Amino acid sequence: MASYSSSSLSRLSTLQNHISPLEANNKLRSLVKISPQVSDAISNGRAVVALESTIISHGMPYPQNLQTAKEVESIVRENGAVPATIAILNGVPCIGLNEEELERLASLGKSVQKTAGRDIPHVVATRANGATTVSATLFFASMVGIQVFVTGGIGGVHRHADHTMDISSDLTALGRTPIAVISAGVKSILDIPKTLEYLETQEVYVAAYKSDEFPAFFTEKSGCKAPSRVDSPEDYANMKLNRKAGILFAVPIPKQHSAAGNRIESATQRALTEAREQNVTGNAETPFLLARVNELTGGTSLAANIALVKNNALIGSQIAVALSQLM
Ligand code: PSU
Ligand code: MN
Repeated sequence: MASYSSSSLSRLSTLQNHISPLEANNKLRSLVKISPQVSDAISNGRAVVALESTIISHGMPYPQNLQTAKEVESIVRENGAVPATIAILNGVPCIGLNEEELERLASLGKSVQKTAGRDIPHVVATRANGATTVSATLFFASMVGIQVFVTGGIGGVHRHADHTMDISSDLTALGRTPIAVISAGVKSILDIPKTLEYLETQEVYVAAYKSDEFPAFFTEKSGCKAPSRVDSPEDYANMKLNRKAGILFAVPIPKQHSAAGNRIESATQRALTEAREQNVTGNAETPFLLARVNELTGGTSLAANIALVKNNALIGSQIAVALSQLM
């Protein structure tokens, strides 16, 4: 049960205004720390790519998480954009982390609170450390005017959602936030057809990159047709213009890493059974499944995960650069 001091309560009530991200007020902005590089890039209209932090704290083990986070930032820089990793440190939402902050977040791992949109007020008010999921990262990115966001996979409609009602707030956040999210599709730990249906309900434009099929994270194919297809970063950037809702750009895992896909898929089935047996539900389910699949595949899934995140960072940076040239 959460309890708050009076100063925490005033920070909390300020943050409860986060219901409408696009109308985020100055007071809320004053709680946020933007790194000098990111701030500079935003004011000069340079390409910026937002990066989430739950993938660092809960998605991968230490020290591969730190290594990957650094490499992803380097890829973004090499391709002409400025990386903005987003996390909450001691209650301060940070847009752009320095090396020491990244190191702290990575080594704290799962002891950092997994922070979805609804958790932001609590983490800030209690001055805790929070790793932002896609939904919380979208909130902060849109608050400061970032238009492109790279991740590995987004959350979605969980299997058995027909009775658990477990649907990630990533999907509703995408529906109200005009940001382009680059992911490798969604994992088969989720119900992919239902996730695509829900994205349609939320008016999220979904396109696969150089493919007619929506990818399933570790594999290039999910068995579901992508709602649309785009073949170049420039076309992606054009799509991004004038959108009021979000866009999901699904980039299939690079061919040389998809070979292990079937083995990872059977480990996923086993992990899903174990999660049900052990009654792992709610926001603990995704981190449990990611870690278990990695164990069961002897690290193969982690290697594939790292490869696809880097590939997404490359394509996402190209989109961000093309977009900054259009504006
Ligand atoms: N899917 C992945 N890797 C991840 C996540 C999802 O393949 O690291 C993380 C992301 O941060 C995403 C969050 O926003 O999990 C979704 O969690 P939930 O299913 O509890 O909404
Ligand atoms: Mn959930």
